[in-house]
Amino acid sequence: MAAFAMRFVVVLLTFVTVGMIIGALMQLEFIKKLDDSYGAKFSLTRLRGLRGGAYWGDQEDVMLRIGYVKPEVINWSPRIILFHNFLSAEECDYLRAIAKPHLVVSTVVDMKTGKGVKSKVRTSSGMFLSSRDRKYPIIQGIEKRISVYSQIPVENGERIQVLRYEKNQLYRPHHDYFSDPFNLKFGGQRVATMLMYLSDGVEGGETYFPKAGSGQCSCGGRTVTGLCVKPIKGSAVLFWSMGLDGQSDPRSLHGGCEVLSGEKWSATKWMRQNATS
Ligand code: PD2
Ligand code: ZN
Repeated sequence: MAAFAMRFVVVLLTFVTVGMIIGALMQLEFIKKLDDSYGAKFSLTRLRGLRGGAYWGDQEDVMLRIGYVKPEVINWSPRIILFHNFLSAEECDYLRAIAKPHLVVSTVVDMKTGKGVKSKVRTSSGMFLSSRDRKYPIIQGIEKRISVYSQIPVENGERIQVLRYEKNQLYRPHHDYFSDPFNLKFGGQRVATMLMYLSDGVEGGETYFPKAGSGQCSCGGRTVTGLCVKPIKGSAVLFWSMGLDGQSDPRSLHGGCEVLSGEKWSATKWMRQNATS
């Protein structure tokens, strides 16, 4: 009996050890892929051990994806800029992977209490990156890139929110600025939003600006007046909720059109007037 128990423990330990080795190898392979996506000049593996990964040195051009990111002004008033190739494919996959286990039904702000409540206005699932996630070099790189391209300090950024929209899910037109007094306490009003697309192969799911331009475009399969941005993996759209006069701009109205097929993943970074912490 004792021999049987002993053999059982040995088999179990072997299983656990082999499992851990396979897991570690898979993680190494993932890190190597990330290294490759940043190019030969910059190595995440080299940065491991530098706590917080805040050191970029003369690798800043790699972190900023200079030569890959292409800005295109798609509307002047309100200002909307589309950044092609803003994120690498691996950064998109990374954001989706860390978000997936933590997704919960999305909420909107209740104007009376300032708290998040479930609503038909927004039917996606989402999660906010934790302060621990924000210490990963890859996340710090993305946050720094957003700050540089938007010219708003990193400290003014809220935590990134990752969203998933399945078939028929949407986010009806809304403003990102607050209309309640509660949310203004930490960091003041929202000034701008960087909306990053993390997946391909979506039908519908455009980001729609009804008050930008007078052209026609397709929003979730319907023809509408305004400007529609198609979700393309790696691209990002930057728009301002506040005009140059420091007032909230009602023309920043925007929504996420209905997803007709596939899954749309996006990540939102809202930026405030002042530091958020
Ligand atoms: O995910 C979107 O497409 C979307 C559209 C409009 C997200 C937001 N707004 C947002 O997070 O504010
Ligand atoms: Zn929004």
